[in-house]
Amino acid sequence: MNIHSIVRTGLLFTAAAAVIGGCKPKAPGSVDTGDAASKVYVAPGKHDEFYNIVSGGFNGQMSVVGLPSGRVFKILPVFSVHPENGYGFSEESKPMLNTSHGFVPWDDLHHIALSVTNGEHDGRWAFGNANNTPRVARVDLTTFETVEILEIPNSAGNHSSPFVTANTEYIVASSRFSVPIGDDKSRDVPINTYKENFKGTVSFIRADKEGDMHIAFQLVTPGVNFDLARAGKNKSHGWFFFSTYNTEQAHTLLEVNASQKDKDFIMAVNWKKAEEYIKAGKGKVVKAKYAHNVLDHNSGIATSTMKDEVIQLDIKEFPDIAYMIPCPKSPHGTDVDPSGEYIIGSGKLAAIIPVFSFTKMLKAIETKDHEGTYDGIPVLKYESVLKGEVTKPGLGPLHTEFDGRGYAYTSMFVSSEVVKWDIEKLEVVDRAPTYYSVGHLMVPGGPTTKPHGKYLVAYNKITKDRYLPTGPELAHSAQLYDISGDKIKLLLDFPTIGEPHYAEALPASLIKDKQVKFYPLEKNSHPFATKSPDATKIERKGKEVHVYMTSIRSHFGPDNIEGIKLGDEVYFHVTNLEQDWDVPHGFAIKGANTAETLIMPGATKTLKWVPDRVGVFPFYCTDFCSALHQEMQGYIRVSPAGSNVPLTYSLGK
Ligand code: RUQ
Ligand code: CUA
Repeated sequence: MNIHSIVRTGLLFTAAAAVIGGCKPKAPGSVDTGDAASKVYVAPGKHDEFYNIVSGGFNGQMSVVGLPSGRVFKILPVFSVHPENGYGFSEESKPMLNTSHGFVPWDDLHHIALSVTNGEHDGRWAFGNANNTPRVARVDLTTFETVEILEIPNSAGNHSSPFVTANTEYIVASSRFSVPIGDDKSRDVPINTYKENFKGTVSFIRADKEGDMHIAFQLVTPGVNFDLARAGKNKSHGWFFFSTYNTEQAHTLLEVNASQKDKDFIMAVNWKKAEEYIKAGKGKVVKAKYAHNVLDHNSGIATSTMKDEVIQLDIKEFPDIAYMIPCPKSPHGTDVDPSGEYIIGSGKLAAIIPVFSFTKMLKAIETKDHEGTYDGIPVLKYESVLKGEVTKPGLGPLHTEFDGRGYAYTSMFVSSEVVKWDIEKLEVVDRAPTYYSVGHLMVPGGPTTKPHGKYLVAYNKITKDRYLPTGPELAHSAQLYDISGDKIKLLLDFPTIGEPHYAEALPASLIKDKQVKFYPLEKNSHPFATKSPDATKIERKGKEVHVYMTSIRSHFGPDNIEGIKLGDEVYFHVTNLEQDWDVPHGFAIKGANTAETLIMPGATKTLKWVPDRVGVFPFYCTDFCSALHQEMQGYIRVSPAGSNVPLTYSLGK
C-alpha cells in the first residue's frame, strides 16, 4: 500500500491503525485521572491562566476558551451572522459583512493570528481569515468585537492566511486556489488552460493601525496552491515562508494529480525587498473591487467602503524577491522556530520532517546554488538549504509548534499522535496519542519568539466515541496536554464550537485588566442615540418611522406606541442607558424578519421591523436584567394603511 492510499484510509483511524500497527493509540481513558483532574481544575470563582482564541471553521466564528479548564466564555461572531447578539442583523453591524459580492452572511474561519511586538504577544488584536469569500478580520481584544474586515481581491480560498510579521507590520494572506486574475477578458478562460492563465497571489496587508487595514502590495505568483505560511522572526525577520502544493498545476482530480511530484516547494519571500520595490514605484496599479469595513468605536456603527485598485509585483520580474525551497510531498504547515533559524516543512504525504536552515538558505541564495527554476523563480538545492530530517516521526505531519525550551511538537494526522522532537538534534524524544486524527495543535505563544510553553492543545478532526453520541453530527474535539515535563501528559478532552483549525492562546494577565466594561454614554456618537429618558421621541419621514428608544432597568421608553400603519418601516434605535458592567438589554418584536438585538450598556443598536398585519404587537427585553425583567415590555399598535390614528407614544400613561 503506498502512502497515498494510507492517507486516504487514514481518514478512518481504525483502518490506518491496522496498517501502521505500532502507532495505534492506547485504549481511551489511559490517563492518570487523579493528577490530571487537579491540573485542569479551576476552582469556582477562580480564573483560567490563558485565553485561548479558537477558530470555528465552518461556523465562521471564533470562540474564547479558558485554559487549562477548557471552559467556553464566548462565541465571538466574525464572518457569520450571530442571532444571539444581532451581529449581521442589526443595522449597525450589517456593513461589516459587506463584500464585492454583496452581503455575505457566512464564512469558513481557519486561522487565528494574535498581534505581536518584537515577536511577542502584545494583546492588542486577534486576526482571522475567511476562507471562502477571501477576507481578513481584526478583533479588538479589549471588547472582543470584530472591528474591521478587509476583502482580498484576486484571491480564491484565502487559506494561507492570516499570518503576522514580528511587529504586526503586515498581515499576510495568500490564495489557496489559483485562478485567472485581471479584467473580465483575462478571467473568462477555459479551465484546462490552468498552466497558462491561472495565478496565485500573496497579499501584504498593512495592519499596524486599527481601522486602517489596507493591501500595501500584492505579489503575483505562479499558479500553485498556497496552504499555510509563517513570517520569519529574529534573524529571519524580513522574510516570509509559504508552503505550496499542486506545483503540478493540476486542475482536476487533485487528489491524484497534485500528488505526482516527489517535492513541492516552500516559497521564501524577502518582503523587505518587495517593500523597497514598492517604495521605488516599481509596483503596477491594477483595477480590483473589494470591500473595507470598519466599526466606529464611539457610534458602534460599521461602514463599508468599496476599494477599486491594488498594487502588484509579479515575482517573476523581480528575481531577488522569491526563492523556492524543495519540500517533500505536498507540504501543509510551514513553521519557524522561536530563534528564526529553522523552517519546518510538514509534507502531509511525507515520512520525514525536513528542517531547513535560514543561514544555509541565505548562503545558497548568495552562491546561486540553484537546481533550476520553476516558472521563472529560482529553485534552491534541497540539500544546500536542509539542516536535516527528523526520521520516523510518524505519519501525516501537518503542523509544528514550539515550547521555547528547544523542542518542537508536530501533529501527525494519519498516525493520530503528537510527536515531540529536539530541534537541534532532530531526534524524536516523546509521542502521545490523540483521539483522533489531529489537525492543528497549539502551544500558548507557540508561534512567537517567546512561547509560554506549559500546555499543548490538539485540535482533532475526528471525535467518534469520545463523548455521549448526538446522532450523526458530533461535536469536534480538543485535547489538552501538559508539556511542562519530559513526557507529554494528556489532561483533558473538551468539545469545541464548530470545527477548530488553528488557535492561539495568550496569558490572561496580558488583557484581562484592559477589558471594556461599558461604553460611556457621553461618548456615544450614534446619530440616533437617546441619552436620557426624557429625550425619547418618534419621527416619521414618509413611510420610515424612527423610534428613539431607551432601555434601563426595567422598562423601555416609550413603551406604548400608536399611529404605525401598514406599509411603514419601523426602526427601533434602542440606547441602553445603563452605565454599569454586565447589564445588557435585549430587544425583540413579534414577526420581525431578523434576530433580536442585544445592546451593551451605553450603546445604541437598531432593529428594523416591517409590520405585515394590523394589530397590537408586544416587544420585550430578551436578557434577564433584573428581578423585574419579565415586566420589561411594551406595545405597538399597527393600523391599516391610510388610517388617521395619530402618531403618539408614551410611558407610564
Ligand atoms: S488547516 S489541519 Cu485549514 Cu490550518 Cu491544517
Ligand atoms: Cu432588560 Cu431584561
